[in-house]
Amino acid sequence: MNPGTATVEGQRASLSAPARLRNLLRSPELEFVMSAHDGISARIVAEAGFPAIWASGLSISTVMGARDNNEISWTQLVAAVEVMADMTSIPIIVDGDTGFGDFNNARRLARKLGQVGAAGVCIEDKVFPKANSFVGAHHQLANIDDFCAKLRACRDTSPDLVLIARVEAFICGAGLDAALERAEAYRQAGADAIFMHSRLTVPDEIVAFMARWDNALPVVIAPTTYAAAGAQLFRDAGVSVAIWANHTLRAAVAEMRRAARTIREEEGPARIEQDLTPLSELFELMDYDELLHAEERYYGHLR
Ligand code: SPV
Ligand code: MG
Repeated sequence: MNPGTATVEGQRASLSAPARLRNLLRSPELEFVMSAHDGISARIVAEAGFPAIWASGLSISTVMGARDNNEISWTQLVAAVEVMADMTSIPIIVDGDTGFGDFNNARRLARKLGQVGAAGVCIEDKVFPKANSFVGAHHQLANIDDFCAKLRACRDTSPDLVLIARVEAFICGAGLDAALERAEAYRQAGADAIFMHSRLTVPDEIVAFMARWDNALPVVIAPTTYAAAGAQLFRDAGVSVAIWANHTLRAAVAEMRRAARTIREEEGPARIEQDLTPLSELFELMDYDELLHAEERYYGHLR
């Protein structure tokens, strides 16, 4: 975020980003959070009115030309989050994958994410290197005690940072009882919320979990494959936050492909020019006016 915008938004947001994220998770309303992967997508998500950002591991890896198999390093993730935090003041939930190692790696990641302005980190209970939950069939759950140690270490090191424990029991085919046992263990280890993931095309696993979980902690979901179930079903089930985990990236890829192919084939942008974001809008999005006013303020005149 540029300094001018930071001042205005900073005044508007008197609570810290982690405090705002905690409020969001605890509110009785269903809230939607959108993914972002870089500076411009973070700003677009905030501009669209979402109350928070999901810094998606899949999306950040993809724009870096890497697969969502821990191919980027944790420092690359931190750097990407820093860019996003610079561009907006809404809370950022960072997809911290498995924490990039053991409890020690996870707590260092959490601390660094807090330092660059993240509001929360989500750590998932698989083994490093993880695979994207929608890819392949061989996902391995972490040892439950090791994962609780990881959560406790993050909690102790970064007490302010919101800590979301992601349960991959359904992704790994371990079933409802395992999902409940893990969610309860993670609650006791200090998690602020549970991210319950499912890759079914229907919301049945989530609904079954919610019916027995009884809101012991706020629940976060990412209804990528079961989006058709609809907001009302998530609301009725008692879900706290639903994340659209990859939709900005997929929208951007679709549009970039379309534009690149058309402009190449037609040897120019004439037919799609009106569909492209005008440069004036880009300048507006990046608040070039603030720089003009700053120049006036510091040079005493417009250049
Ligand atoms: C991500 O966005 O990287 C996620 C969510 O972890 S998902 O891809 O749905 O597993
Ligand atoms: Mg991820």
